[in-house]
Amino acid sequence: MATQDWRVGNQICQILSSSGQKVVSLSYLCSETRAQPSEVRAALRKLGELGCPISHGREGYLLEPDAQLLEMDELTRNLRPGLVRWAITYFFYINSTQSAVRAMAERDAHEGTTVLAEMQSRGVGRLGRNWSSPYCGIWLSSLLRPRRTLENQLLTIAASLAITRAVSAVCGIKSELKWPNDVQIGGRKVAGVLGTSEYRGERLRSVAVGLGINANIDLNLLPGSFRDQATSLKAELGAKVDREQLIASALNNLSSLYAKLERAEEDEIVDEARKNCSTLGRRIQVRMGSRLLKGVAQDLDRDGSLILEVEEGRTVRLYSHDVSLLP
Ligand code: BT5
Repeated sequence: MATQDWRVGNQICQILSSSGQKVVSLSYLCSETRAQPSEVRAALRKLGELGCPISHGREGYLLEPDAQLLEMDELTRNLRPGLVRWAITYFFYINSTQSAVRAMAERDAHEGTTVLAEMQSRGVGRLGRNWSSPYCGIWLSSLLRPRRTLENQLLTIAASLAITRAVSAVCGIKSELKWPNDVQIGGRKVAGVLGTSEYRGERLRSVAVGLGINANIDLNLLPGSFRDQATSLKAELGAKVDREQLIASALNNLSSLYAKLERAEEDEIVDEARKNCSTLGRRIQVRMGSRLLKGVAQDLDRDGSLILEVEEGRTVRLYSHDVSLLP
């Protein structure tokens, strides 16, 4: 799909969701979206591939009644006042919430600006990797404007902890951090965090914090290449999770963990991360340029970096590298 084509898909979802139980014809969708029938069909096909429950009959298209879209009123009711004042913009479908928030940051959007979507066409991970974002997950990015220069990995750890706390509070499930940015259950990835910092000169101007949580997604919609290493909260619980409560809990926790960072209380955050970090004490390997280092993950430092013991008495500090656990 071309970069802007998510707009047609987003409009289609808007039209179908506001039409209640009325079937909507292809020609109506074309006239409202000002798109060609082929573009509308392509967008509908893509939405279908992402698991969006749109049914199709001779008369036209219908969003199925049990579609269970996010209820923004319920979500905002569950947000607590805190350091960050969240202002959430909701999309059915977008290319990436992360690029949307970064564009808003450039236009001087205030701290707490958040973009939330039901589906993403081009979700991004670290190092240019893709993030699969089918229907019924939680895909959101929030803008923070730290008053002090915070290390990216520290904010990433704080955001990962916000997710583990929310998963425990709302689902009653224990999840763990895999340094630096994964949240796992039983060794499978259930969520990922992406922190994108923007500097002006030496000064940190903003950080877009992206949270991707496989809440109620259908795992079969993930590519086979990593499906076995992934899980969803629905699969772990055997029932759907309340996404509004989970998002509100993650944002409430993110606000209070961020407030700690702003008060220079990172020791508390690193302590909590240590207790929840499955990487510590494990043999790991990490690629550094052309070198492959192996060693034992010894500890987290107060800036969120990982201390790797490569041989007795010799340690290397890792900041945002990709580590794999060795058996
Ligand atoms: C991450 O990257 O884990 C950060 C993911 C951040 C996604 C959020 S969603 C909201 C916001 N908007 C965006 O566009 N992005 C952020 P990384 O550590 O690079 O992991 C990426 C790798 O995880 C991929 O190469 C796959 O192997 C795997 N992966 C991709 N999608 C996944 C999914 N839904 N569940 C589990 N694993 C996945």
